[in-house]
Amino acid sequence: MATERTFSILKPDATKRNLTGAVNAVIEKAGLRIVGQRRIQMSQAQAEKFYEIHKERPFFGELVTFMTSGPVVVQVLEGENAVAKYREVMGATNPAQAAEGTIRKTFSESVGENTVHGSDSADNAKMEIAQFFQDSDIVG
Ligand code: DAT
Ligand code: MG
Repeated sequence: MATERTFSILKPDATKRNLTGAVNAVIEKAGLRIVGQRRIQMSQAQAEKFYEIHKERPFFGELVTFMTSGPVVVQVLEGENAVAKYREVMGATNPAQAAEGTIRKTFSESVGENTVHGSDSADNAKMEIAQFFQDSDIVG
């Protein structure tokens, strides 16, 4: 497996509780390199576009409201098998079901406010990275 990149978001519940460094420590300890990183306030339009695939789901409105409720940190992570590796490090969507030692098990308080986003495929990773980063802002 070649070196791969994935897209990550540290969500508003992470920035609000001052957990940016603590979550990054878990990411780096897992061997993923943070090769791009920026703190932003997501607009409603950006959040709606980012989570478009979920627009028919009952929690869509709540999700967009949450993602725009405070600053987020958008990241590009690089490493062997980075997409699958980061999904493993994040843990299950619902923190109650996440494995011990995962970011969501350690830090998340609910399924809606689950601390991190990570791409679910290499193709989606490319699209998501392109939504938030210019090539020149990623330094591997
Ligand atoms: P993941 O973030 O693990 O890829 P997903 O793509 O299924 O999970 O959902 C995207 C986000 O939507 C998820 O991180 C939190 C929110 N969400 C998912 N299921 C939910 C639910 N049942 N109630 C509230 N929010 C939910
Ligand atoms: Mg998802």
